[in-house]
Amino acid sequence: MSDTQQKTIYLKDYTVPEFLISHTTLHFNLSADDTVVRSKLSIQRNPACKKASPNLTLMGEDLELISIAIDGQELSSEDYTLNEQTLTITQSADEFILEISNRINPVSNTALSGLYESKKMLCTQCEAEGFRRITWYLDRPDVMSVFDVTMEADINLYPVLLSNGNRADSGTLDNNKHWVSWQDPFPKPSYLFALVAGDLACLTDSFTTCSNQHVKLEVYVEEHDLDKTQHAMQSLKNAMRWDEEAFGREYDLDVYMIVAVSHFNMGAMENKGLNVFNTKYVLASEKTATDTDFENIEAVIGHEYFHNWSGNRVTCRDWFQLSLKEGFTVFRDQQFTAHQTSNAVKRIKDVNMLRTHQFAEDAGPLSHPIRPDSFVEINNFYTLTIYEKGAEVVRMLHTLLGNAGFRKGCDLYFERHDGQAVTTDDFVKALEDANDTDFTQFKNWYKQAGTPVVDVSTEYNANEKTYTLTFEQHCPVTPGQATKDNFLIPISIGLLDESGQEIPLGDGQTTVVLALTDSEQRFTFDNINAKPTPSILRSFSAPIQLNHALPIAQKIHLFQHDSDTFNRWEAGQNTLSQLIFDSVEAIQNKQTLPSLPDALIEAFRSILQQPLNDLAYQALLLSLPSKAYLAEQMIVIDIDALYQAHHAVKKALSAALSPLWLSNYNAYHQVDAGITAQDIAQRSFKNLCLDYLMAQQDAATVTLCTAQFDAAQNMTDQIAALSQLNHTESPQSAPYFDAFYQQWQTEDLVIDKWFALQACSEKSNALDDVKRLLQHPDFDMKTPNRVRSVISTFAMANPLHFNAADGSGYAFIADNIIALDAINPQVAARLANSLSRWKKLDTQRQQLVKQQLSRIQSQTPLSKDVLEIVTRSLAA
Ligand code: B3K
Ligand code: ZN
Repeated sequence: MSDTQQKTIYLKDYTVPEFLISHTTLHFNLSADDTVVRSKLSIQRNPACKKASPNLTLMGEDLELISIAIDGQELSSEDYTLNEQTLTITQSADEFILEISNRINPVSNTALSGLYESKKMLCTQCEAEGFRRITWYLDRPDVMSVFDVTMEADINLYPVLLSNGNRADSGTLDNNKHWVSWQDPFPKPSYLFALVAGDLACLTDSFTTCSNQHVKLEVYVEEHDLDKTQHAMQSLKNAMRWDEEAFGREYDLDVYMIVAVSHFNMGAMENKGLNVFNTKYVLASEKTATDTDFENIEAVIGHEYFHNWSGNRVTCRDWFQLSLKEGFTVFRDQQFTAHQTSNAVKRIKDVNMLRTHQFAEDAGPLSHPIRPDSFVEINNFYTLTIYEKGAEVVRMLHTLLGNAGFRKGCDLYFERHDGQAVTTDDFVKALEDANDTDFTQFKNWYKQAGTPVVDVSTEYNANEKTYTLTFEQHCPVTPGQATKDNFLIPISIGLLDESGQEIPLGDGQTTVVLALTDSEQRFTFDNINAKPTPSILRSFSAPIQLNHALPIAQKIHLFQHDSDTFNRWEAGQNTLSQLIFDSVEAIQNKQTLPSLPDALIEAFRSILQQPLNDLAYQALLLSLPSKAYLAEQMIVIDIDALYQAHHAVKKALSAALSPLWLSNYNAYHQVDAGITAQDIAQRSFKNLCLDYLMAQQDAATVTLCTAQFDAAQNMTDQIAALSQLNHTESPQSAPYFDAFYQQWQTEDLVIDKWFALQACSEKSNALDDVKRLLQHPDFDMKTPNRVRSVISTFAMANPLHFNAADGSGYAFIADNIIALDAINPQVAARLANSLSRWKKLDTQRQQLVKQQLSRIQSQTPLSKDVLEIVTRSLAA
């Protein structure tokens, strides 16, 4: 491990670049195991930089140098210094042309960063620091250059040659070769560079922008996947229209291309004009993709498209500003999905995810602010905090300014900073300036990590007819931040009367937003005629932990009547959580389990007897809180008791309402339903009914599952039935898994589901099964989707067996982190996150996890990616 590999980079050390690159010309002579790159860079000293250093230092990794020339003069080895990660050229003039020629080997690039091979195609991934694995460069986001790219390759192996921008020219060469050139007129940082070469089929379409510009749309996939591209194309068109309507943002090139690749470290990448996507977020047919897959595809296509403005036209000054583009773009894609589907459902899903996973991250050793102060490996900071909490912070700004004020601020931001690399402060400043407001205190959300805790108490004064809420805020200690300043927390609130009606709160409004700024603060409402039921933190208006002890009767009152769809759901979840935790306590104390409150059964019954209009929302309303979410609420996770309690409550609800679950299942089970919003909503509710019925594990319900599996005409129903059979110990389930494999063995994305289901099975021998799956001919450690479907699913979605008391789950994951690190450090580091939350476990398990973390830490060689995660995890 060399020093450079462990170096911590600090935000406070940021300095402007000494040199800029106005123009970048690249020539690629492509071949899978020997690609030659020639670059020609127009370099100038940066007038904004005070230093006048005689050295130009470029970044480069795993490159073989062929030649360097300045202004046409070839350099000799005395004129430059070559290190593992840098190339330093001395005696540089103020302005010059630098030409470099180097060689790379895409096939050996299993890290999937830079230029690599996926199946038989060549593609790139440059964010964050992959461009330096293609050629030496000023590989930092504040160096923005215009790019001209020419690719030369075998015409049979690589008939399609793509790069950023607009197609410029093409031609044929001797020896079966051809070439294509591309020009991107928009200056961009190197992380947005992309190239694709392959034998690809293409779905084409077009889009006319709001100012009547004609844009070609192209989705590239392997030939056999062409029939699964319609939904991606439609999603793209929906996103383009929505961004014009909601944010006034128009597309700016002649063509927008999406390429689906099988080997990809994450979901997708927003390269200018040429998005590269994981196949998982492009390919969909009803037969092979679930309703959730369809929704995710539209969201990710939207997300990458929205980056064209929030990320590409206006980019980040440095990687500490990552949430500038990611938090904002997630906020934009969330608004888009809410608009396309259901506001209520989208908000609940987002908050569920945030509270289950981001809150956990923020409460553990890897906690960091949405604008971090330091990092070792930037790829470790593409986190739920940067993305999801970052989006919540933007959402609070939206709440505080209102939709029109927020839009005015965004317009100013885009206009002011178009073509620039900027900071989160610049973003907030634009919102402040456009609205003549001051967000100084609000900016603590960018600097301080941790989930703020807000305690609420209430008091009704019958004589004065006033209702007073007292809020107290504090934020737990996080690594490197012992004390915190108060946050500005927008708290949206409403009050319900006894009949469940909203009480007007001045100005005739029934929902008001209170701004909590102090550590303790009171708010009083006048003219309240009787003691109300408060609905606090409507729409989850801030990413906080709200503590408010409400009697169960009042919770159920909210569950029945709250007009805020989020808080209505929340009230039900609170009731159910309390019931499950009471059951956990009873199990731990070997007492009889508490029975279900009648009021809860009646509330469920009335919904089941008279279904709501939005069945997708209804499905969420009647779902139990997930075990993962509940585990996070426990001070010390008792996983076995939690599983038992969760199952017991589900079984009791199942038994209490069993005829209604069955009649609703039958009413909404429609084998040949399509994929309209109504069909999707019915399916989610119907499959929830099946889930409750299956809690009895009776023969009749098993028959329902197998019948649903056999008759299924879409993946949602097929996988829902199979996942019900997944946990049963009886040998009955095996033939269904075999049949599923036989049916889908040529569809990689479906086989990923097959692997993932088995990896999260609750069956007693699940770990042995998972180990066997690693020997399956379809398992491949070099394919991130496969690794995630088996190993990551076991680590993240099978808490029962991952946390086995003998430590076998932890040891298995550690073995695989070590094996994977040699192949793909980014994916290995992601997996290592699963070992970071040991503080939540009992002391025996804590020791077992720490042993594994130390074992990983002592490996040599070890990537800085994994080393950073295990070191921070152990430092807690
Ligand atoms: N910007 C990319 C993520 C790149 C991750 C690099 N390790 C995708 C996205 O957020 O849109
Ligand atoms: Zn993004």
